[in-house]
Amino acid sequence: MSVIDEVIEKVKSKDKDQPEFIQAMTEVMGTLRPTVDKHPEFVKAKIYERIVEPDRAIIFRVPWEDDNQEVHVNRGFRVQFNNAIGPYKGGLRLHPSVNLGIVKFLGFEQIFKNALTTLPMGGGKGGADFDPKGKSDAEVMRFCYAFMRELYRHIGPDTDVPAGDIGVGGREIGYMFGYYKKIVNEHTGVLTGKGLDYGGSLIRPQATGYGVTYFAAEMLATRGVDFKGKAVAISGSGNVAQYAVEKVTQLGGKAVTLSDSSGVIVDEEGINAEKLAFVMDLKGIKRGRISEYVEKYPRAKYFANKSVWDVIKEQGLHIDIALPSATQNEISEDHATALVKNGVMCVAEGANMPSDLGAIKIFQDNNVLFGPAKAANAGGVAVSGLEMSQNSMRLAWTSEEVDARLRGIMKSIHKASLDAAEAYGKKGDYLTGANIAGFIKVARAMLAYGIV
Ligand code: NDP
Ligand code: 2IT
Repeated sequence: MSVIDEVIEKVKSKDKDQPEFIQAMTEVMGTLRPTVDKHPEFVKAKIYERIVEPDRAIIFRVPWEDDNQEVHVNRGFRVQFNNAIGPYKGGLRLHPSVNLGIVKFLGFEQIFKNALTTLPMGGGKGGADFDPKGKSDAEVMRFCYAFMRELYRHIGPDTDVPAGDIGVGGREIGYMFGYYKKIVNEHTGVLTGKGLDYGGSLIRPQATGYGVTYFAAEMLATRGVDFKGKAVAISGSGNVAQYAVEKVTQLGGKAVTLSDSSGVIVDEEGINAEKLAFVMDLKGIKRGRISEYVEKYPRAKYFANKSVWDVIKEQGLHIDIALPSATQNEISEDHATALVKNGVMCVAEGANMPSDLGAIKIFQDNNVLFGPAKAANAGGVAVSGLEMSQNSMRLAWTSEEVDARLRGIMKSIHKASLDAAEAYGKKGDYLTGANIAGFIKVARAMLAYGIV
């Protein structure tokens, strides 16, 4: 039995209540097989065994009062997975589904993603099983303060730098940063995704959506094609999805879908800049539902209680490019089979782990360009890294400068993934390439430290 199989089996038996972590770990470990023969030093130092065990997982009580003075208790998490190459870095997710297994899967992915960005950031993730839907601003503020009342002691600009993820955007970062600043009495870059007025970076809101589109463009270029005239399916309608629509449209593509947890809109005429502005307002300050899109644009169609991938399958919608940008495991093997049948040539993951293991296999077996999350959506954390740089230097770059750096980083991740895939005998396999390229950097650093 190889060390890889041993690690997979051990995690499966120890963490059996953490299916998402097991899935992410199995995907990464499975692709690291070619590194085992080439790096006996990693095997000897038990790097494979060590990298699946977080440095620490912090779980804490978050009590807060709603507007009627009723007390609620949520569970908060921060998993500090690996800081071999830099301070822990990764988002905070506020969603009722959040549990230890989900935070561990996200933190584990973040180790390799952050290594790929070329910037010095370790991997971490956090969040709480709090549901921001239907809560007033004051309730969200009190929750964020209560969350930070415990988290503050575990983070710091050189220790661990959280950011946004599902349910955490500018509003939540503002409340959390404001409370941290108040109790620690320091104005430092302890969170990223901050507002421009208090240390945020230009292009951070756009970074993940732009980055996934840049990454897809790089993949398409290897086949001599671009976005012009292509039908693009995008899921979600939050931060990542919105800016993916914007960049796809700027590059000449036609975004034809968006979704939220209640349903899907299909607009075969394309979600142009004016329609996107409506969506940004709807899903931003109004915190509305995507179903309202068809009231405003009645030629579009709404499908309740379905995912984008269900609708593509059931309606036989032709799609050239897919940018899943909602959540994990939204694309099953069945969905992937339907996408292939309906013409998809490129899938770049805006969300974390949106394709399950069966779906990935279908894409790869059918020669679909498949850009895995940790490469394709790394633009968000990359610009977070640039926000940290600007905070440390106490200056702010222009949007042109940050966008140029983002484009450069996405290009370099694309190249590093292809180069590693080829070097380890899996030419053209972005999944293997991204995992190996990220892993090697972290493994070398771990080796340098001895047994810690
Ligand atoms: P947002 O909270 O801004 O938006 C999330 C969107 O996805 C919403 O439209 C939401 O619908 C939908 N969604 C979330 N969970 C589910 C679910 N269980 N079922 C159906 N729909 C769901 O989050 P982001 O756009 O920031 O994040 C989207 C994905 O991108 C996540 O996987 C995240 O981890 C990943 N990501 C985010 C980065 C960032 O910088 N923000 C960076 C890299 C990856 P509803 O409005 O109904 O809740
Ligand atoms: O999944 C991710 O990479 C993020 N949610 C962004 C993390 C960050 O620190 O910007």
